[in-house]
Parts: sequence; C-alpha cells; structure tokens
Amino acid sequence: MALRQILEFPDPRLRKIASPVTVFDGNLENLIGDMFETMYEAKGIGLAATQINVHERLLVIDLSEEKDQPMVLINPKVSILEDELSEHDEGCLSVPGYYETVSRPRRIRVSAQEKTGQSFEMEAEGLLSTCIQHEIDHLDGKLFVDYISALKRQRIRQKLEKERKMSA
Ligand code: GNR
Ligand code: NI
Repeated sequence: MALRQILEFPDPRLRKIASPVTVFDGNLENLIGDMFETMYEAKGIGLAATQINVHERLLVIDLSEEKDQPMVLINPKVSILEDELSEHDEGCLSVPGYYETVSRPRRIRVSAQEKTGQSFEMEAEGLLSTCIQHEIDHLDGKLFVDYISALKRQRIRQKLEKERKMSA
C-alpha cells in the first residue's frame, strides 16, 4: 500500500468527471487500500478517488471513532428519500482548514457495488448521508465550496494559493 497525494482546491483536476469502474480486480483492491491509507493518515472521514487524481467512480468512508468500520462504495447512485434538508458543517481534505455549513437532502438511498462487483443498497441520514453526498460530488467534479457564496469561495482560494506559494 502507498500514501497518495491529495489534490487541493483550486486544482483543475478536482473538476474532472469520473468514469464508472468496470474491472473488479487486484488493481482495484490496491487502489482501495491506498485510499484508506491516505484517508486515515490525513484524518479524514471520507475520500473520493478524484482527490488522489484517479478519475474513477469509487469512494471510501469510515465514520467510526476507532477507524475500524471501513466502507467502500463503487459506482454509487443516490436517490433522495425526503424533501427535507439538513445542515452540516463540512470540511474537505482538498480544501484544508476551512469549514462551512452546507444544506443537503437529509435522507438518501444509495445503490453501489462492493469491491467484488456485488451490488448493494443502503439508506443513510445524518453525517453518513452528508459524507456520501460530499464524496459523490467529488466524482462529479464538485466541491463543498461550490455551495457557499462566490465571495467566500474566492477568499478561500486566495488564502490557499498564498499558503501554497509560501511553502513552495
Ligand atoms: O474528513 C472529512 N470530513 C467531513 C466533514 C463533514 C462533511 C464532509 C466531510 S468529508 C471530509 C473528507 C473529504 O474531503 N472527503 O472528500
Ligand atoms: Ni472532500
């Protein structure tokens, strides 16, 4: 397994739309292993392949305290179960250091595949619902900062670009 570099806003590669996973083999297993390693090391609760510059439709999540409940969603599709929205403070490993409140559908149904290719369905609400929607957005080239004001987004971008220049 290997740590992968996480792309940071406003990297244009974060805007690519990922393609479906079609081959369920050892390479996919290695990729999933790298994604968990990278997510755990960065202290994130989720990671989409897009964030490590792999433009395929898969994501990993682990919301547990002990980091012992890994979830993998391949080719995920979401449907909204309730019109009701819920607000959550969101952060992103690709927008380090910034947190903003985002409203999203509260309850969702997700269909996806396991690493074997086996299909499954699940329902989610609360943080899990937020996180799954946040990760699927990455696969579609979207970031949580797209939901806040253009002014705030611009400020975040300028600060991150400045920080990056200073540490370069
Ligand atoms: O680590 C993360 N925390 C988080 C908090 C609230 C809503 C979404 C997230 S996902 C984020 C990791 C990440 O960037 N995933 O793409
Ligand atoms: Ni993110």
